[in-house]
Amino acid sequence: MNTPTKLCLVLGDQLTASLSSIRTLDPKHDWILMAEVAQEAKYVKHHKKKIAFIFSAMRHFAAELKSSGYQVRYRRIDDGDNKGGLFDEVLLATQELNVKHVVITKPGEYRLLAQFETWSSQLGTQVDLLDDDRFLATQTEFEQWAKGKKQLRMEFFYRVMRQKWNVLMENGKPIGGKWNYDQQNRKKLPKQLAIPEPDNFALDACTEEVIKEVEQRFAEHFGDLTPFHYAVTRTQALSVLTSFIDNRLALFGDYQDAMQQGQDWLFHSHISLYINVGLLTPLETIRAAEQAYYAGTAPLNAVEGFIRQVLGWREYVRGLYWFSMPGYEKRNGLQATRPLPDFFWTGKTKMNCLSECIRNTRENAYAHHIQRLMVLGNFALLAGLNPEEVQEWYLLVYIDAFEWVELPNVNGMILFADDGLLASKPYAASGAYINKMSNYCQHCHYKVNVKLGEDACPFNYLYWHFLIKHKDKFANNPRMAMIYRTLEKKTEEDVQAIKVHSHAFFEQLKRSGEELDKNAQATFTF
Ligand code: FAD
Ligand code: DLZ
Ligand code: SF4
Repeated sequence: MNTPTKLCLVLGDQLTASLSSIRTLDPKHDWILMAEVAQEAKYVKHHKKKIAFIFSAMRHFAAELKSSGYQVRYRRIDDGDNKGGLFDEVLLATQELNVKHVVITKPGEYRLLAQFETWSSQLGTQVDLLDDDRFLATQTEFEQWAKGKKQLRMEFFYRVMRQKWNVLMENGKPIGGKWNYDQQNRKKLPKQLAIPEPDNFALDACTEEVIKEVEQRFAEHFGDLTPFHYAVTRTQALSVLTSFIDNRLALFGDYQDAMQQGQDWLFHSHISLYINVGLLTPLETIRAAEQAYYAGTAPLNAVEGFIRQVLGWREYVRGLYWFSMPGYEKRNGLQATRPLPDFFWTGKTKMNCLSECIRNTRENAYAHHIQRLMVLGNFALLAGLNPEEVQEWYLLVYIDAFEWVELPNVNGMILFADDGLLASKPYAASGAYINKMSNYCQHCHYKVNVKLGEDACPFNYLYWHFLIKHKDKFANNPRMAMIYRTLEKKTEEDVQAIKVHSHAFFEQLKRSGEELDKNAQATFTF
């Protein structure tokens, strides 16, 4: 008896030849379906560069699969009979190819998993949902580790992962005697340091065609579509990894938290988008960094710092996402309700740090971690922005954003909306932190050393306003004891002045939004 033909749906972030679903196929007999669909391009209005990146990478990957001998049914967004949705595309393919067996590697987002789980009965075929073994921790491993714990600290999970994968280990102990070298990784950028240029790939005909298509169909989406410089194939993504290891990794640790006016890339790796869509595997990036340490081309603080991001944070947030879904997206522990200000879209604010990070976001669909966390995220936390609006913003503006990674970073890391499941204390900071780690304040309308008054840096009074507002929640947190002791020393007049300034700032924020609707421009006048 002939084995029934299988149809394997490969999603836009599953562009890995060794994907668990693809491994089950007989290339001559079975089919792969890849579909550009409005459903995925529009469920949030993704940055134009993100759509162009995904479509171009999908088209290149499909061509590579074909040349390796697979039968690929590829549906372009401009195909006249494109159904617009994944289910309808799969249904049509099962009918036209006479398929009774569908196989899919589990998607990265709960939203899609919930849909796929209903497909078997709707399609009338067997639907196998396979684990995504590109990740280095299984869901079961994370659940077993998390079970019974009140707080889920990344640091301890990271140690388990280091041991599991034997990364930077010697005789069962961490190399150098410590698990974490973060203490050494907080330097400000020196003035004269040369910063390597990011990799820049010439557009081929395929990417040019995609760019035209995106311009036409998604014109109202956020962000600059061109210039487009990202890698769209595995070969190109590997060359980005190599140039990071050769040119940036050695200083990655030292300047990991630094920010600099006009400098968008610094010593970061710029590979999150490639790992997240599958053009690179997390393990190969970890091994490449580890190898640089053994070869003596990068110091331990840099290599451990980088590996902790990929093996620690990345796996941890993915575990936390599936462990906490559904429901995590609705959490709002600090009861934050303020609407997202319009300047998150336009960048038009006199607060230079925010304006710079939003410019980078708009131009590149990228901002590095400290920009996302300590500038944009810090503002969202201190201003009490509504978590669902903040989530949507982060999910659509960044080229590497998928809900499994965006949501824990937003609700857990920046907004403390999960009541401390992820973070032991909120990442709240005054202007002093931004001034310490960047030169943004030198270019700002506001004065970072002024605490109150028209010229004062808004982060200064918003920081204290946040601590006052949430005193009941945080005053007994041992990690915040010192700051609350400082707050206690403030006079009643100081506290009143902080409140008055913060309320005036929030009023102004509201008015800027209203003006924006009328004039399509917003600037702070406060
Ligand atoms: P590098 O600084 O070079 O770090 C190396 C790698 O470590 C990254 O490529 C990434 O794979 C991993 N990594 C680092 N930090 C994290 C983290 N906190 N969570 C998960 N992985 C991490 N990252 C995403 O990939 N997608 C997102 O949607 C996303 N949203 C974020 C939202 C907020 C509010 C914050 C604070 C962080 C978010 N991050 C997200 C994490 C991090 O900011 C990006 O991974 C990083 O900036 C990507 O740039 P890079 O490749 O140059 O990273
Ligand atoms: C992000 C994205 C976009 C913009 N477009 C598509 C698409 O047209 N077809 C597709 O299969 N995948 C796309 N993706 C990626 C999916 O949104 C992603 O697979 C899910 O969010 C699960 O992580
Ligand atoms: Fe940002 Fe305040 Fe510095 Fe201006 S002064 S750049 S608002 S931290």
